[in-house]
Amino acid sequence: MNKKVYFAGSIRGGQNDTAFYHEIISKINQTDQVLTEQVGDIHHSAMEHGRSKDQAIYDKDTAWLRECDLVIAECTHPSLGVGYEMAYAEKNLKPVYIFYRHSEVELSAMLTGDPYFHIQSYETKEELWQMISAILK
Ligand code: 6IA
Repeated sequence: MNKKVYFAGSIRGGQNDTAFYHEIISKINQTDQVLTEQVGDIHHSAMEHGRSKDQAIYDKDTAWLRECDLVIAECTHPSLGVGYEMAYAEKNLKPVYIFYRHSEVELSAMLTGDPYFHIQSYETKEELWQMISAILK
């Protein structure tokens, strides 16, 4: 209860799952607090950029990674940013929970080969909700 959760999901890597991230974020927010609600923002373009804007995003996200209690990453859709965030979280000794749909992706060996990460696959939303509530207990 009341854990600060850094939710990570693909943005510029591809936004096919953005509406689903929004659902996951709402689910976590029923009991705890997601710091990174913009990952499930279906109304903004991920392609807006500019170096100073990107630096502000980097500064804010890395500050949240240092502040959070744990990281939950949905990794079905590959994303360079999410990979970076998980390595940054590991460096800062934050627990990292990775979820993915095994029927759609073979995860990178850089994730499955790192015993630091807690990795679980799911197929249905119900399975995912159960796994998430187990880690937030
Ligand atoms: O390489 P990617 O863009 O797929 O990386 C996605 C990850 O990086 C997410 O887990 C986010 O935490 C972080 N990230 C990437 N872009 C942004 C961003 N852009 N805002 C906040 N975090 C970001 C603003 C656009 C947004 C309103 C759609």
